[in-house]
Amino acid sequence: MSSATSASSDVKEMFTSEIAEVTDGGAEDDEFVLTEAHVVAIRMIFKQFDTDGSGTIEPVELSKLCAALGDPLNKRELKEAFDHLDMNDNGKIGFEEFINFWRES
Ligand SMILES: [Ca+2]
Repeated sequence: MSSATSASSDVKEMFTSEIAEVTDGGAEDDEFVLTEAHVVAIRMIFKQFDTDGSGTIEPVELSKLCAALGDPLNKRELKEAFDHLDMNDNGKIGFEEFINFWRES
């Protein structure tokens, strides 16, 4: 069982380790600080999972992203994580929203 906050922090953890891999272990510090390299890596991940090329991540794309990172989310977790990411509640995650996910503490 996981609460609303843990669903989205799980996702964040997953992304963070994925980015650490992409950026060659640069994100191993206790506090995750976004560098230029991270932004590039995040953009790469974002594009990779924007499978329809719409420039935004929709729920189905987020679902695939999490599954691909080895931690498939159930419907409820997916909705929680998505709602957390979708800051302006328009039903899709733009790159700015995606990036803000890492900027918040
Ligand atoms: Ca899309």
